[in-house]
Amino acid sequence: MSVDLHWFLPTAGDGRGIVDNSNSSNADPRTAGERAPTLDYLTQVARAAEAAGFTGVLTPTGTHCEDAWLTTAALIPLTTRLKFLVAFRPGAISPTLAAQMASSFQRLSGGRLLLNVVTGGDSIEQQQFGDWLNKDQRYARTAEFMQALRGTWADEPFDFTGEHYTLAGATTSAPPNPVPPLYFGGSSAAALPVAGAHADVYLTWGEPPAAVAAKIAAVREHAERAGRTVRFGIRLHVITRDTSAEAWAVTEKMLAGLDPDAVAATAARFANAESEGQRRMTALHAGSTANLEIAPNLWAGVGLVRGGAGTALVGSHTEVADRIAEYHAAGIDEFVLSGYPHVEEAYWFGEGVRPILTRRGLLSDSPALVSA
Ligand code: FMN
Repeated sequence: MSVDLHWFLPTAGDGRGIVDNSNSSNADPRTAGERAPTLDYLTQVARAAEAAGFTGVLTPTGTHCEDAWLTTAALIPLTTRLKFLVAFRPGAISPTLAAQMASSFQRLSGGRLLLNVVTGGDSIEQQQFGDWLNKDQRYARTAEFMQALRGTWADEPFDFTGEHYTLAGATTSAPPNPVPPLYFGGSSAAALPVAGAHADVYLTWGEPPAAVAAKIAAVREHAERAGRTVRFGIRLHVITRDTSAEAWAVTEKMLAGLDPDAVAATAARFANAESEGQRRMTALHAGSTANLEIAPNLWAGVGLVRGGAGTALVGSHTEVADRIAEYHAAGIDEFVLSGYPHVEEAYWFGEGVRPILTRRGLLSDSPALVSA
């Protein structure tokens, strides 16, 4: 079995320190990066990801960042084979329009779209989009949305009657080719059955391997009940260097650069997080800079000032490859990685870790690094 490796498009900005590229409705300006997410800069990141051999780039959704559909569409002609894992919110778009946008994207890009369905873990941010449902209602709507999306992509006009959508003759001018796989994240009790019944790939933020294995088992059980199989992906930052000491020195520098007030403000911001996934991420460090290596080579320091994905694989290239192999053995097939800054860290990973994974037979393809 082999793994798929994806990178991340920092559409809220990038920098040498930790930048909050999460879905927070009230991101702290002290964690804004020094590199603005201009088309020029995002092109550099996308081309670095492509050159470093990544399959795709996750592109977040939220009021804090650039729109994922428009930004990735602008990057289509500036890249050649990179796929775009576009995050979007069912609550903010009709399923028929989303189906049409995905179909167009596939034709414009030559089939390079993947979709990340974001139910939304922050009611305040949802309300910014005019969505006043509670989280359980949002997951129920997401389940209907995913059915409606697939139905609209079928050959025949599609009728659907649910609690949240009623569609008559939904269709697009032609179905997308290929039909984009649906990625899905969410750790709430209400999320897991929806993942089992409707997701192609279930995504988790980077918890320690044992916790990830437990989540995988839970989603698998729901999938089996629905007569389906689901793939699993994990979202992690990475700091990989020629030696372990060099990688950990980067974390020390990052910690030294953090404003203690920003750390305290982030801890306060997430103390009562509505998102279960966010709560689990914050619990890994509990606002303290002590004991941040929570499992071998797994550092919880990113979450001190960043919402969402808060952990990083830190170590030598061999150690990082070991941890990837370990998560893969636990059931993870897709790795959505990132690192600060996203251009430089893409090369560290592509030149350092990727050849090791290839030698171990963990990558199905082994494209030589090409110049961007
Ligand atoms: N939520 C966003 O608002 N924007 C995003 O870009 C986004 N990307 C995510 C990426 C991954 C890998 C994961 C695991 C989650 C992401 N989420 C994002 C959040 C979830 O999609 C979910 O809607 C939210 O966290 C609620 O989850 P909960 O069930 O854990 O409370």
